Amino acid sequence: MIFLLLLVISIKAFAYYEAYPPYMFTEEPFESIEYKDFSEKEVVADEDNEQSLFVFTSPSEDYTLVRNCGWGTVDTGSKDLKYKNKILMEGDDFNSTLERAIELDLDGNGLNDCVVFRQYFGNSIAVLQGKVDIFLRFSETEFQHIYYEGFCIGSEDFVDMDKDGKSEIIRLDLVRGADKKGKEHNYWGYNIYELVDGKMVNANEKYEGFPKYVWYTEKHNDKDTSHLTKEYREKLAKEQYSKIEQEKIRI
Ligand SMILES: [Ca+2]
Ligand SMILES: [Ca+2]
Repeated sequence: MIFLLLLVISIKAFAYYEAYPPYMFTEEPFESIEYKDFSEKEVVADEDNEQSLFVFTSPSEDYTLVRNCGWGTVDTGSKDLKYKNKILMEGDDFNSTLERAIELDLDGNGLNDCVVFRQYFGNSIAVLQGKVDIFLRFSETEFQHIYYEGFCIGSEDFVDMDKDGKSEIIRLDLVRGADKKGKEHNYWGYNIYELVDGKMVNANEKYEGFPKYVWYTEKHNDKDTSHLTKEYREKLAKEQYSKIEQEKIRI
């Protein structure tokens, strides 16, 4: 009996650490979220090319997707590349490293889109911070580039909440906010977004429970805080939304 009890406790503790920070949630309505399998596939390095480019395959030709993006990736050298120099993303970003790139149809338009995850360098809580670049594809040459930063980034942030075949995006930030007495604390802030006509728009009003702010206490906690007023939550959500960069690109 004692053994069984210990087993249950250890499973619970393990499950909690798997879910830290507090996503996936244990309280309603989040516990009932079904996580859609978007059939993502890893964007692989081009093995024929010694310079190991990340290649995004389209029906008619290959695009060079990411080149020299983030410290720790290969230096691709010359720009005279066999993929007709069609580059979606390139940069010398010494604050991050390329984690992975996936392709999947996020907005359900039948064309695969691409998501690039990069990690910041740092220690302590900063190691959880990352950068996300989404390339929504409209045609062979037209993309919408969406960029945002967040914590604990990954493909599990793409969920189809309303089951319409289009992904919603849950974004986690660590935010500073003042409680009702004016005392400041840190909170894990969760906002939800939809993809509308190629744009990432805030959809907190449409989905119950968002925005969600969990007091960062360095203790086990996944409950929405009662510290913040509705107005203050909206203010924080607006601030986070304003940090998303979106632009149409043509290659
Ligand atoms: Ca798509
Ligand atoms: Ca949806």
